[in-house]
Amino acid sequence: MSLSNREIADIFERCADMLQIRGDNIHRVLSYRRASETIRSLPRDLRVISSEGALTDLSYIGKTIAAKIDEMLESGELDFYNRLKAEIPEGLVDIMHINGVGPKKAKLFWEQLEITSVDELKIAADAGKLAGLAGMGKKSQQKILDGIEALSRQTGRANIGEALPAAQKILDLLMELPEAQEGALAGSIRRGRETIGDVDILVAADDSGPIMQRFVTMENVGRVLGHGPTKSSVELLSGLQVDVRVLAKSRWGTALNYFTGSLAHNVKMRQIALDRGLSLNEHALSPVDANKTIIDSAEKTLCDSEEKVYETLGMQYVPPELREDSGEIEAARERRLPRLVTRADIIADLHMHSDWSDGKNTIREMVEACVERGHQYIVITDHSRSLGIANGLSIERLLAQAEEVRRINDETGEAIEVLAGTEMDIKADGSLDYPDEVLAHLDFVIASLHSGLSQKREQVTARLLNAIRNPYVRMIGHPSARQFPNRDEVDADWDAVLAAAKEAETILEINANPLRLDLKPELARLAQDMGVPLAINTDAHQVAHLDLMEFGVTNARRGWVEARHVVNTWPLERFRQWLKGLS
Ligand code: DGT
Ligand code: CA
Ligand code: CA
Ligand code: ZN
Repeated sequence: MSLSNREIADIFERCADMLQIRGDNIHRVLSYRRASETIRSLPRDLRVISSEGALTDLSYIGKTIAAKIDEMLESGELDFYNRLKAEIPEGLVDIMHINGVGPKKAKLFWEQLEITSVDELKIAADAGKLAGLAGMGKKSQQKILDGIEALSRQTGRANIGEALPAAQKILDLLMELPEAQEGALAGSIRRGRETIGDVDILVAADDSGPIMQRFVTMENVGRVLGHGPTKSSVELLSGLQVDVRVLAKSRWGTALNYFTGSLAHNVKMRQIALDRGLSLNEHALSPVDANKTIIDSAEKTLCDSEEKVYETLGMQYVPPELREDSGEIEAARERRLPRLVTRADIIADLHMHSDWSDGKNTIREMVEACVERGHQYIVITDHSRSLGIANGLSIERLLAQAEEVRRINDETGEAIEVLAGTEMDIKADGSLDYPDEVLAHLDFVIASLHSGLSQKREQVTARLLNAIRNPYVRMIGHPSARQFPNRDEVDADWDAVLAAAKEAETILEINANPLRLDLKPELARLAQDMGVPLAINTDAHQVAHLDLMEFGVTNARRGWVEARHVVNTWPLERFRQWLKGLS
């Protein structure tokens, strides 16, 4: 049996992990890891590429790896991998992926305690046996238990940052067909959820045949799960599942509404329809009798737009991001939905990195890219000195950078205002990474949590409050420090944090990176309700990341956020006055 791209990528990744546990040369480890990444993001089937003899044209795939790919395509197995498995227990690979473990510790547990699976590790940790090992303690033992718990909650849902570009590409491809009259993403991806179970796509057409045919024969399809006239499903080579439904344009509104969901929103919509003597489904609004049975002879209302569905039910149009049954139904009936922030409202980015710390681009390159994107002002905010792994700036380098930023700002003239800032670490002991005298030299100071994330609630809260109340700190970056797929948010007393932020007028960030989306929507909504200033920033570490702003805006919209609460929608002069008023 031949293997799929994803299975081959998985095997190479496991080879890399096992080599790393064994302590092999890092270059050898990386060659397998990079090959795995190349294959994972490949839009074409390896079988086809191999038959063209073009495997070694792929990046990070040389002769040795290509031969191994061919071996797997032919036999469904890899001898090299089988031999590694005989030497290194496979369970160690799962162990090293627990947050807070890694290859060295996995090897330590194996050698010292003969632990070869996550279950065994949990038993040992529960019994307190890890704390006695060299370089371990009670704290690191607890961290591992937390990591195991996070692992068990992983769901196999895709992050929106991966799923959205893939989904959009498919939609574009289908819309190129002459039969396609209208098309849209639906389901959770249209509602902008952080993670996506499967991608739902709707297309309006009279003849569905060519559309379904094009869909199931796309180059990046791994498996066809279903192929019919109204619905087809595939699993992409990346593992993402995609459903396409084709329907008549006359029913577009009801269908798009139904398949966008959420289920809870749909249930309430149906009830509102019933209260008006109508049955709502994906096809139409149909009159019902006293027993809620559709009256066959009566005329149905077809809706070719979602607006018409809401209108017929006496409601305001509800933006997809709000359709979670969290008050939007009631608000739409009373015509008091918020005017949600849009991408066009955002005219600045207050959080980005350069090659002075761990960014990929120079300050000038970042600035030029921001001019191209139409920003009126930005802040350069590299990491601070205690963040060694991110090449954080010493005080001397920070001050030198501020001078450089001001020089560049003079050069750019009116095109953009470039401010000097920092993303200062809130250290594990609660202190801030630079003294106030140094912060006084900067235009804008962010403070963020990067370490000590598993501390107790009181401790984390105290650290956040201390940062919020510092007179130079203007914003807390990614306040809850959550990261997809498996880093939980910190445990903090959010009521206290929001109250302090309101009091000190310290901005809480909505970090737009799809792996963060932090504040999460629920907290952003609470913050807005309390009058806490917000900002939506990309935290870009390279030019391409500047385009992630859209994800942050969607996340903010899911939190009912309006533009007026978002500081980086304000014109430069107002922003400046506000900063001045605080100092
Ligand atoms: P996901 O895929 O888990 O991220 O979440 P959704 O919301 O995309 O859910 P999915 O793909 O199962 O279904 C897409 C939409 O179709 C869902 O949001 C609402 C609608 N839908 C699915 N099943 C039902 C149902 O049994 N009743 C009603 N009223 N709507 C449904
Ligand atoms: Ca879905
Ligand atoms: Ca679906
Ligand atoms: Zn950060």
